[in-house]
Amino acid sequence: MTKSETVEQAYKVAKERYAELGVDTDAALKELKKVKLSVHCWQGDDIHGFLFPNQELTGGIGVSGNYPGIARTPDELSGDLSEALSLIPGQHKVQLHAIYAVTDKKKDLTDLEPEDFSYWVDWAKKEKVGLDMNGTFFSHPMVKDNFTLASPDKDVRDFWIEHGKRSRTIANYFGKELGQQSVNNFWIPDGFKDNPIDKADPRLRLIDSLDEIIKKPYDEKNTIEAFEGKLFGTGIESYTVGSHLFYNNYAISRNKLWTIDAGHWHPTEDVSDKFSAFLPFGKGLMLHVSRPVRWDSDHVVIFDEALVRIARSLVRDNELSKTNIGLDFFDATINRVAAWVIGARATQKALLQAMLEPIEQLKKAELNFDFTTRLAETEELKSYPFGAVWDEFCLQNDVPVGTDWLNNIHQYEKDVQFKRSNLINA
Ligand code: RNT
Ligand code: ZN
Repeated sequence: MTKSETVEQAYKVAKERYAELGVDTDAALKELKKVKLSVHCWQGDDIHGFLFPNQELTGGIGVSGNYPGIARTPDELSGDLSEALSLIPGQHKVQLHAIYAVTDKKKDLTDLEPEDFSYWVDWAKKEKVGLDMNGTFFSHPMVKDNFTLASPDKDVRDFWIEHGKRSRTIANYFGKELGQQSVNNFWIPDGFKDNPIDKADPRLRLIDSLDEIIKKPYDEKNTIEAFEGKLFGTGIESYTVGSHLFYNNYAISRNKLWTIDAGHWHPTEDVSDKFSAFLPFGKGLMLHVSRPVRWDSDHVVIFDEALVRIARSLVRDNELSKTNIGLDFFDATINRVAAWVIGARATQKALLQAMLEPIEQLKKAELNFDFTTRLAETEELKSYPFGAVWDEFCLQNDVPVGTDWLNNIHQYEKDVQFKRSNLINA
């Protein structure tokens, strides 16, 4: 039997097993195909970017590892992204950061214009992917004492307000050019290492700065802003101006998106529980799917309990249409292209497994207080042959099945990545 015949046969059997429970695997495959992930460009070059590639990474985030083959130029990064996308089933989006502008001119964050991203728009059209945006509010000399938009210094605030406005013109351009909404995510590192006296004024300043940035209306067909809070950052342990509650309220009061980064919470806090508490009030969500290990460590996303819970909430509670699923992790101890593939495929697998449940039946059981059925079925489902359905999804979408994609990575390392020097700008 050929590989695809084996996959087909296993799928047939799996289909029957799920049908016994009233689950339609073909429908699940169709549903999964509709889900776009927003793949984060910064995993490919350890968040260096092209505007100031030698600038130290600041803002309390960090990338460890020195695996060979880092992307050093726009062509290398876009090439690596294309390689990753060819191994991830379905049609997706890519998230850029402002520092990934491609221009010959010497430009600062406050001079950026849509044309500085035409390289990416051309590439996105070729790849048939959408683009999301992030202003870069870190790794820059105008971050003063860990403050940007909430700084007490008006010059500092004005600089970052201008940058925020520029990021919106760029996101609007992405949306217009690519015919799909570009989510513009805002995350700022502002905070204090030690206990502050005044916790109120920095937050009021942040509100004013953000309001100024979003003053100009843009067609939401093209772009919408999302706001990402945080519990703490290294060096900013005692007080985070843009806390979760702050942005939860900001997003609701301004009718914008709230970004939930899975790594930005206390390790025992289940982020999936927040979706249904926010969405009845809010416009929508952006997720940064990440993996905290003991703390906000941004490990590569894997198929773990936290991810499964996220996927289950989105599927069971019918929240996919109001949620933008972005990835956000950075690991330089493994092949950076493989990191994208592992994280994206894990996220899709978790969604598929969640779709392969008799959700209506389970909801009925719950309404009837039949908790025995609820527990028994969900436990049995854990060992149902969802892997066979996943393989079929890969086959149908022309990407390698199982571990086969690793051969592509090894070939790509040999032909492309290992021929690069490991130094940015070398
Ligand atoms: C940082 C935030 C933010 C960044 C990216 C690079 O803690 O998660 O989303 O990871 O902007
Ligand atoms: Zn994030």
